[in-house]
Amino acid sequence: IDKSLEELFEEKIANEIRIEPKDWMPDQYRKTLVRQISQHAHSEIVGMLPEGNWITRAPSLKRKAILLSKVQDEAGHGLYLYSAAETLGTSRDQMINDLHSGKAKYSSIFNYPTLSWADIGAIGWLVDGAAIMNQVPLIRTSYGPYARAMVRVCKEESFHQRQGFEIMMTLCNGAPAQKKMAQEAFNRWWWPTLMMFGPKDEESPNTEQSMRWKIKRFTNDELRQRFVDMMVPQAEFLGLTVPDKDLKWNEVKNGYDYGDVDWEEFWNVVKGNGPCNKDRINTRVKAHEEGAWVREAAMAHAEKRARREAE
Ligand code: FAQ
Repeated sequence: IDKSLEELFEEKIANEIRIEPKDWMPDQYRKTLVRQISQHAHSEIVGMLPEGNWITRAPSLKRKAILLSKVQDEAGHGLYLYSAAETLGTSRDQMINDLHSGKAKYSSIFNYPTLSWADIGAIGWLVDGAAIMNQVPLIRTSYGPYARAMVRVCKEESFHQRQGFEIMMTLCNGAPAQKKMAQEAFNRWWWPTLMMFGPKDEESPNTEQSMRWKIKRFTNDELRQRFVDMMVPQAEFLGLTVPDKDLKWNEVKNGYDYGDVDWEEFWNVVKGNGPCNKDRINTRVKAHEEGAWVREAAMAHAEKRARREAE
């Protein structure tokens, strides 16, 4: 029997067979993947900045070496993700232009400042924790190159989360001033971290179709709930107080009820008006411009080699 390309595509999705770059796919599937993967890549690259801010001020040589490697890992994740997005036919130059012009989004979380060393612990513990919660299911996403990129990314994120938790534990077992620093960082990062999972399901225009295509395996609210349930016992272990007066165990749903996220703040940050949005983009644009000579040199070298090989 002759099946249409669309039927074959739907059959693969239904049977958990990965879609690969040269396979036929609906335009909208391609488009939403480029959107999500490129925004994910931008988040990794912009996400280097808040932590990069503390490399020169890390409290010991060991802490400095660890942070430096973590930030380098984020660069690597960005590169795998740009490569995965490129397999869908959009060039890296185009994606980077869209980031710099403000057309493409990146995670809201990276528009908040890192005010103390404890923020580096809080980012590792909370932000990488949220990243893992969101990205482990993406190992099973329907697009092959994205799913495969997530395997290694998630292994590295797990290490990142452990190092963040360990920073928090050291501070929480330290002097009262250190414990206070940890609590203040927790207060600053808790709510913005919950926003990383995206708008509530009923206000998320992309979730329904992305679930149907198995790009997303869980909805924004499902992942947010799992994250809260995972983090509350960890906060208790650290002796920290979750900054949410409405947080309460709910026996019936076997999970925590939690307070309302400030969605006005979320959209304000997404629209470019968070505390650090302008600074982040300016830093990226400047780095890109200052790196122009490296790209030119690499191109010249590649041409020279190609010419030599042709001779
Ligand atoms: N910030 O319809 P939905 C990391 C946008 S982890 C900004 O629900 P979707 C590791 C969304 O794009 C962070 N914008 O959208 C690291 C859409 O706008 P659009 C990155 C947001 O795609 C750790 C609109 O709102 N992780 O980098 C946010 O179905 C430490 C409507 O939303 C990923 O990107 C937000 N928080 O679900 C690095 C994971 N939330 O595009 C350094 C992959 C939503 O239509 C240090 N991405 N928007 O113009 C995803 O899982 C999904 O794309 C969601 C959003 C869940 C983020």
